[in-house]
Amino acid sequence: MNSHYADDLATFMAGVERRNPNEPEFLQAVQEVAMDIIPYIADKPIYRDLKILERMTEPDRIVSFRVVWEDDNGEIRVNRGYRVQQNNAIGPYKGGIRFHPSVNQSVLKFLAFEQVFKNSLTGLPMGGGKGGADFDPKGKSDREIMRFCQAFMTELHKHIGPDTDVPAGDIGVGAREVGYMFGQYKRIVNRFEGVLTGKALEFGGSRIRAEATGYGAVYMMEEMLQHHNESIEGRTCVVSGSGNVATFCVEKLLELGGKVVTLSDSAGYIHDPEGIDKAKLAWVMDLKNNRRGRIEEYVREFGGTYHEGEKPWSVPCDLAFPCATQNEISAEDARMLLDNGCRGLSEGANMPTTPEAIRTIQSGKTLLHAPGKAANAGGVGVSGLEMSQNSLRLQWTRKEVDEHLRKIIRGIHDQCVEFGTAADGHVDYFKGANIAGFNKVAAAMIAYGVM
Ligand code: NDP
Ligand code: 2IT
Repeated sequence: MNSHYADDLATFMAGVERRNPNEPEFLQAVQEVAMDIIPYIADKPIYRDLKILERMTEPDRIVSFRVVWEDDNGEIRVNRGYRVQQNNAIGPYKGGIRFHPSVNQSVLKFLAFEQVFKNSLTGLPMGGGKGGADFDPKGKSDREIMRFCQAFMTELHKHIGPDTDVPAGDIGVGAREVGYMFGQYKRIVNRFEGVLTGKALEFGGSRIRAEATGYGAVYMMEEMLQHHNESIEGRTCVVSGSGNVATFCVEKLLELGGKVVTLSDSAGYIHDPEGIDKAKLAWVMDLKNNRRGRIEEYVREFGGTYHEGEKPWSVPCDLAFPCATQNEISAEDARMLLDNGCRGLSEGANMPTTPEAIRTIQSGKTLLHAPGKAANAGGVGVSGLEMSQNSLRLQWTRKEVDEHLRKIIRGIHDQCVEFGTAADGHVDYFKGANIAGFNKVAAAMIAYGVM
């Protein structure tokens, strides 16, 4: 970035920092976008005159509310719930709900901001939002989860609707939680409507929605490799996380001939040099979805090693898939990946790579690196398809949805190449995704006039 743009970026970020003190994750996400957009709009005065980027970084609204529920011991518990409605220029607010003790306004604002660009990239009519609560689902009984979800939705229902804002799952929110929340919404409003996605198939869910984020992250890797006449077959893969995104990422990697050697959770990672096969993966899915156990149990069942308190990035690999959480790859981790000859990194998680790590990777130009807003857009993409199916009152087949998903990811890859290719042919997928995502939302905002 030349010094003129650097000054513009610093001035812009100073304003954002002033308006959003103590929100490091949000500032990080904004900076990563602004770095690409400020040079891009330098010769496009309409965006600057209409303050498009300034308006995009200010959420349309944020609601925050008390969630009160009763635990199994009869004790009253109080949590804080949120919905950040970031931007609805191109469609209803759309984005997941996260239940995790680390949830706060900064985390949800970063996620909502990223969601605006991601949803735009899918090509579907969806704005961006995100919600959640600082509720910790770990160790809670099924009935406690149900009571929490019902209490959360009792307030949230006032702010959402199938044409207003359509939440879905994220960390700590899967099919079970969506079921409880959908049931409560339906009970309150007395309407059966597609207000949430990620629903079970029996009540309006879409085939492949559960799989979509993990599958999509692998399809994105496939697209990046194919761009260089390479493939996934026979390559060693390192995956972090062991939840929804991670497990379906592994499922698709196995289908395409990859060898997966790690999985993790917040306590540590397992390394299985023999490779995690289909049967082992089925065991992990049961462990995580039904028994709600810890990944360290894997080594007692199948061997390999468990590394407490560590992340898997030091394990030599060809392809890396961070599928756990934000900022899980540090500059040091990135250096290890590069030194071990890693060829591709597809972000299943949102913002898993720190800014320093992104810079480390970019300096090498040997590692193909897709940002979360491109690589994990398959999840919200199929959510968009779930909305379409709900409107049509139809359910498509697995094959139909999977074809749509592949097309969505291919379209995102094409947009990244269109806006991110440098003169030497190197594709900056971050830049491509930021600019392509920005363009569509900006065009809609300009059309609406000043508001
Ligand atoms: P899950 O709750 O199903 O799984 C999360 C996994 O990440 C678990 O293994 C969890 O371990 C681990 N994890 C969570 N927080 C941390 C942390 N602070 N440090 C280390 N590990 C952690 O969530 P998902 O699989 O749905 O989400 C994973 C990532 O993918 C998130 O970044 C999410 O925003 C992103 N994403 C999800 C989409 C979806 O459709 N679900 C769509 C697009 C992106 P533990 O069990 O120990 O907490
Ligand atoms: O981060 C994400 O894209 C999600 N958690 C999925 C959002 C959605 O609406 O499906």
